[in-house]
Amino acid sequence: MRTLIKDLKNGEQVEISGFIEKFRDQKSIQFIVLRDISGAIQITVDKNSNPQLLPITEQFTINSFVTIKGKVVENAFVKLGGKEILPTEIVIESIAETLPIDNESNIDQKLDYRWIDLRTPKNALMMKVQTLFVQSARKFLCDANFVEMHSPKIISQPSESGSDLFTLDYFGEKAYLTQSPQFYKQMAMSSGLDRIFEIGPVFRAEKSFTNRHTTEFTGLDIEMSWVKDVEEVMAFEEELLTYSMKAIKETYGEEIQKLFGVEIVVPKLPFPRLKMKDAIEILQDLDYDIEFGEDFATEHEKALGEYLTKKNGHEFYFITDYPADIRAFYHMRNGNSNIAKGYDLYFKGMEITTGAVREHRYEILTKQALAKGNSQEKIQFYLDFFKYGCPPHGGFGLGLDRITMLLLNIPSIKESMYIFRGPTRIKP
Ligand code: AMO
Repeated sequence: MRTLIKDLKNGEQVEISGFIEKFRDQKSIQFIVLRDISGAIQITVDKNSNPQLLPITEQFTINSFVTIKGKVVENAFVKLGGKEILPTEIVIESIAETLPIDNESNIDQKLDYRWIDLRTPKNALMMKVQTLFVQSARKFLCDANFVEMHSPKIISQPSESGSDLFTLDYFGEKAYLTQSPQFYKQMAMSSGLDRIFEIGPVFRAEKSFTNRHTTEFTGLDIEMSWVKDVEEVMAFEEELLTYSMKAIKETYGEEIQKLFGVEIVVPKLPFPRLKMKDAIEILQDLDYDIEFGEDFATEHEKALGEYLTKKNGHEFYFITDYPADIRAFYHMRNGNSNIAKGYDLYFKGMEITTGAVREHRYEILTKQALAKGNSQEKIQFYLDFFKYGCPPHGGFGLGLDRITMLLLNIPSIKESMYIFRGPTRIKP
């Protein structure tokens, strides 16, 4: 039976399996470093006492997958964990050809061979951190009486703007890939499900070549009933994030520090909050040409991020009170004003979430939808969700790949997701 490398104990006879990370062939001795998902171990082959293994190790190539049987012994001279395995049997399960990428390869070359790239300890840790983030968030939400939904990804009408849609042919009809589960999370409110979440794929046909845009990402979306004030949504999100980051720090904090050189800082509550008009004033003081009513450009977000993160000594901040003109039609307005009851959450200067209280009153919602250019006929199926009673509600959508990127200071979203999709990348 296979033992994971992290579970190896001194004196035991074991069988381990993994891939060859390093192989050094010396005069009378051979050193193998074998890695599995849990760690790495040195295997030391004494050529004189194990001549039967040599025809096998002779075939070794880096990254080949092998199974090794032998005894675990403590050895203070072994830098890698102070242990080694003295093997009695080696089986080559699958030989690797000469690798097409190495540490020096650029990001796009690495992505061409993502399955090999993912063998690095850093990437394996990235996947584990993302797993724990999702697991913690799911636990937090289930403990708070949320139910999970799996809404359709083929849709008939966009929920966000019409510009970044993937179109597909649906038996002769035009259909789209979902830009967000927005309409369906709101439907759940009318269904009386009270609190709902979804962790699933989101598609955006954005021809952006930035370090934070992808055409397909994983969204963590929530919606909850009986929310009247945007403050309640923000307070809920900051609790969820703090809970998940605490779990990540406890489980992987040291490893993240070692491999990524990043300290996970469990954020202090409450996160700083700032109104859009005050953010604009800061930017104007920093000599940027921007007026209230305009949306931030990338340079504004960057400047604001640097300024606020330093000033607040906090990696997060919320921006609230945006003009409704630059927000989605379904955001509730604050009284008769033109201010939307919504927010964006920034982490290390980058947007990770949009949230809002939604307009749940049929007539007002219809008016807002039409004012933003939606066709009544096309959007009616969504408006119908509000025709037969719907509680006040609010929620948010968080980009999982972005938060993973920022948590670990990974320079591009291309490397903070399992497989990246971009305007010029649809393989592997
Ligand atoms: P929004 O469009 O702001 O809001 O998306 C929510 C979050 O999703 C992430 N995100 C992206 N990540 C990678 N690549 C992209 N192209 C991309 N676009 C967005 C960001 C962003 O903050 N329905 C609303 C949410 C809501 O109000 O509940 C929505 O979709 O982290």
